[in-house]
Amino acid sequence: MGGVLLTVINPNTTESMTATIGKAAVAVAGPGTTVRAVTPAMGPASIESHYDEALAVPGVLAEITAGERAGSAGYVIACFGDPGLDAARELAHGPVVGIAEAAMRTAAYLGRGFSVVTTLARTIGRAADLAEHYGVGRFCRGIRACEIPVLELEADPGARARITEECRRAIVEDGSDAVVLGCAGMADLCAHISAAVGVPVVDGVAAAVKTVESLVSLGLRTGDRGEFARPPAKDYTGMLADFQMP
Ligand code: 5HY
Repeated sequence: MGGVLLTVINPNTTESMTATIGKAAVAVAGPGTTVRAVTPAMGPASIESHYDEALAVPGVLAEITAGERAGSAGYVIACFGDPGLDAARELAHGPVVGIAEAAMRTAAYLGRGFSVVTTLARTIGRAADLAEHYGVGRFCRGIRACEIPVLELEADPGARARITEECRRAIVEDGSDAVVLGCAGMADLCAHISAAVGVPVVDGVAAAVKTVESLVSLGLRTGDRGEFARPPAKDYTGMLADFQMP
């Protein structure tokens, strides 16, 4: 698969997290894939609420439009809420995959059921809604939070141990065969946690990169008829004036 450009979007504006995400993407990308990890020019520093999620979407869509201009063959939305995924699919020619979708679908291949271990308890509902939306709710045996704010993942020296412990509890209490890491910022912890807990641990960034690569290698793209056709032309005003459809 020669010369495939894959744009990996960190929907929050924290550059150090984009670096963590980009490193995880490059680590699994195939020899013919160039990873372009990007941070939106506008948006929340981290995404931990519905409000953050909503305000992340314009920045994500701007990066999709930029990616189309750059010739991106496909996209990863690297935030566990998959913000703007459907809107992104209206703009992109190639496949667009969210890390929650990729991680949960991947974990469903690995056994009877998986647990999700995420950051704040208030995001559990969103993860549960996504599991149902993606049709993998029956495989999801539990969604747990470590109560670590997203931006504390890097700063808190005890974060890895707490996440690992919650993964252990998930395996025992939920009876899960696999664990999904519920935050892009956990991508660099996956190998350690997997070795520590002894079951497959899925990082959504890696799962999404390989999913997009495989779709592109099969010559597949986002459907562009009906629901995911380009949005109809209309006025967008105020701060959104730049989102006018070309
Ligand atoms: C993420 N927030 O992956 C999510 C994690 C979460 O800024 N990047 C974020 O808690 O939903």
